[in-house]
Amino acid sequence: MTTSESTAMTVNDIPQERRLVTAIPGPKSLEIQKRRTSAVSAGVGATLPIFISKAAGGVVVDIDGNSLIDMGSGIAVTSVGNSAKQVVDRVIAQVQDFTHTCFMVTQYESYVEVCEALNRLTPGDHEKRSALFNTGAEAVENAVKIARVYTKRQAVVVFEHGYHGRTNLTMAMTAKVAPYKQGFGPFASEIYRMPLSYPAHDGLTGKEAADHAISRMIKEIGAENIAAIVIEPIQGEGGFIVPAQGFLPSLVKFSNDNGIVFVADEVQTGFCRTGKWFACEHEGIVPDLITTAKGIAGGLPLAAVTGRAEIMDSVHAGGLGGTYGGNPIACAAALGSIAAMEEEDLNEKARNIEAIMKPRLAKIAEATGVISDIRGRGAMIAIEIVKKDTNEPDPDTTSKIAKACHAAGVVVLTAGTYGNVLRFLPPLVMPEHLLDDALTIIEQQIKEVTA
Ligand code: PLZ
Repeated sequence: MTTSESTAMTVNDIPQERRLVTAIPGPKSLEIQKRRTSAVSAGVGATLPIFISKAAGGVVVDIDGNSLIDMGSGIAVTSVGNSAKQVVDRVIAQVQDFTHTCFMVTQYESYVEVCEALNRLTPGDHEKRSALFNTGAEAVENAVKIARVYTKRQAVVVFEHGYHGRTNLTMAMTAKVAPYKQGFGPFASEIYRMPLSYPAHDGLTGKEAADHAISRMIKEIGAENIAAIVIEPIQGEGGFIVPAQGFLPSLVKFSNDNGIVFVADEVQTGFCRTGKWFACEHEGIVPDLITTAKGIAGGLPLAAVTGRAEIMDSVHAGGLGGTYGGNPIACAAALGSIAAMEEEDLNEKARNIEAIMKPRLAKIAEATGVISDIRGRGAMIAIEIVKKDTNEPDPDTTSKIAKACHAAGVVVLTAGTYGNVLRFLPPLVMPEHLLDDALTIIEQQIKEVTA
């Protein structure tokens, strides 16, 4: 594709191009940033100090007219693209019909339809049920509630580098203290953290890492006391850590053998992000419960717990719910997103993104010597930035590279327990010429920052 063609391409009338007309942030963003500082709690952070007026396809456009390539999707949410037609049409129709009744008071069909879609799309052909919520953290909390009722046990196993949310229970389940937990204790009890499989760091096979974690569970908790094992099949905030092959299946087997509910937290990995509907499928595992959010509804707040009918139905009527869980507008958006994923084969698009990104990143690694690992699946790809001589994690350089990319018009995110992971989560509809341009910018900035 030539430059003129690529700049002519538009989505929702927004040119699919990287275009900087001011510094980042520009004067209009700077003005609002002042108001933000005096109006918004300092506790709410922001990766970039800019304000967005429009977004579609692979770009976000700020109020100064800068068009930035979106390699973050609002943290893995807008997989179908911002304001995707299938989502917008259904949302508009729903807003005009009714906005809210509360599914626990008077019901509507779209809630049932979303649950049917979840039961159909999630791994395993057993009978399933779903329940809808608003946020990923809420879904994880409810998965724990359900597992505890079903097993009549209390202990919950989570893993090093894990991230599950910011509510009290999910803070307890999240590994990293700063910024997520610092000063916010005391945390919920009966949460036990076990070692993960982290191939780039531990050198263990999946089976070895699982045996190690399982032997600790038996000794330190007792298998008969464990209600749930909760794990992200690929860790998100922890730095896109893909466990060694065999780790997850061993944990599933241990769960099945011991009456433990195996919960896959697919809030970040779900809905085509990794090139399959759910990341569990890469290892052929079938979780008892699966939590989803983010990519499910094209940007509207919706989350779910889906799982084995006998587990989901073990909860007494009225035990699960919430005023807004499965709000009709969010359900309409989810049905639109799922339609877009199926119609446009977004799994294939995610795999194509991986096929483009990994070799390019490998070349950058070879040329610079500061990338110790390239990992992830589909459109969930990360690199670890290290010091050249010692191979130590280098969070300062990572943050400098991210800032340099922002200044050059590419939204990238950082992650990882050691703060040294640059992660890429483009919308799955990212046009190839933009992905290519983003990679060129990333390459230039890594080279300049580490020269
Ligand atoms: N489980 C696996 O990735 C959210 C958090 C960003 P909520 N991840 C992004 C931040 O700094 O707050 C996440 C996740 C996994 C649960 C959650 C929580 O989802 O919708 O943010 O509550």
